[in-house]
Amino acid sequence: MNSQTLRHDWSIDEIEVLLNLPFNDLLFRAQTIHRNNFDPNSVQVSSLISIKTGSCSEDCGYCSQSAKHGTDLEKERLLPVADVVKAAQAAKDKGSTRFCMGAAWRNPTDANLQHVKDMIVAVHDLGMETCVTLGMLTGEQAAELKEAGLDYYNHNLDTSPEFYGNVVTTRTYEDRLKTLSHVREQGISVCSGGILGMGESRRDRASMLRELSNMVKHPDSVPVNMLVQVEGTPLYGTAELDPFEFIRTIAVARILMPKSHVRLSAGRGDMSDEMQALCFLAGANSMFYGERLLTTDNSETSRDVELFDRLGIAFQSKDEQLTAH
Ligand code: SAM
Ligand code: DTB
Ligand code: SF4
Repeated sequence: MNSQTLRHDWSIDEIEVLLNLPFNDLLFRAQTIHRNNFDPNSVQVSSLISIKTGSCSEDCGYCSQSAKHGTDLEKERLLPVADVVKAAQAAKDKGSTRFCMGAAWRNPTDANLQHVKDMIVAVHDLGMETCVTLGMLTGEQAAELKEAGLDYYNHNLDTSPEFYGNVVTTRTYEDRLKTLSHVREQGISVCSGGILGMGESRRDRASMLRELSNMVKHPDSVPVNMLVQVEGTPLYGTAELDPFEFIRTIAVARILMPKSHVRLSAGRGDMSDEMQALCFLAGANSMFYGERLLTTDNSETSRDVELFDRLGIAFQSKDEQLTAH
């Protein structure tokens, strides 16, 4: 498939038809598209660090870091650059090619941004790709991050525009899209996806996928998170999503955005090996690797290495990522 065939005009109904396909037909279609665009036996791995934890002014219903929820999270100030570099080097030594730094902010102040720019330069100097997720940005702030050499900016849509108000009330969907435009306009690669298992419907999942795939340029990276239920958050106790529904969503993301890296993201630690294998078959070709996500545990690295070995999957190098596009 070449870039001329990428579509940006999907309707929710068309996407729902894909989500409703018999499971085997859906996985066959997704895997065929995957093979036309990527090495099917190689997965990109990114590692995460929380550079500023807790006390966030936003009210995202899933998040352990909101000051508005009664979670027992230990708060931390912005980390020193040296601590971040040490963690990035350790991640690189374990095979990660990208280091993603997350901050519990509605938006960074200009002083915060200066400090984060220093982190970006230092992590880049280690030979890793850099990603940050800092909340809303102005156009000028996006330009500053570009100047520091940032490769990726993560900013998730989280869910459909229709369901968004059930999850977050302190900012709008439009705010999210605006930040993503600033990032894209600076030529920074966009990482944007969402969370499943928040009580949304299949149509909401179709609608979120439409928002992502109809962007003027598909996000380079699409994280698909399963809700990690954190005690004290409003979404704690939400009914668990059928694992096949999660796999279906990965498969449809692959079909709609054939050249994007689809990332099997939060929630992997609670997934069986068989479910993860089906996610890779459905077209997931990226994941978070390392003992921790931001504030919760990730799947154990020894388990991941063993799973890759059992499945014949290799860690993707930085060069392979570039040739895939
Ligand atoms: N504060 C910034 C923001 O909200 O954009 C950056 C950090 S925020 C923690 C990054 C993303 O992590 C969120 O947009 C959400 O998609 C995901 N996330 C947070 N908590 C989660 C949870 N409990 N389960 C699954 N995904 C989660
Ligand atoms: C993304 O989509 N998922 C990551 C990353 N981007 C920043 C964060 C997951 C957070 C899971 C809950 C936690 O550990 O706090
Ligand atoms: Fe704050 Fe981000 Fe958590 Fe929302 S998801 S409460 S903005 S840290």
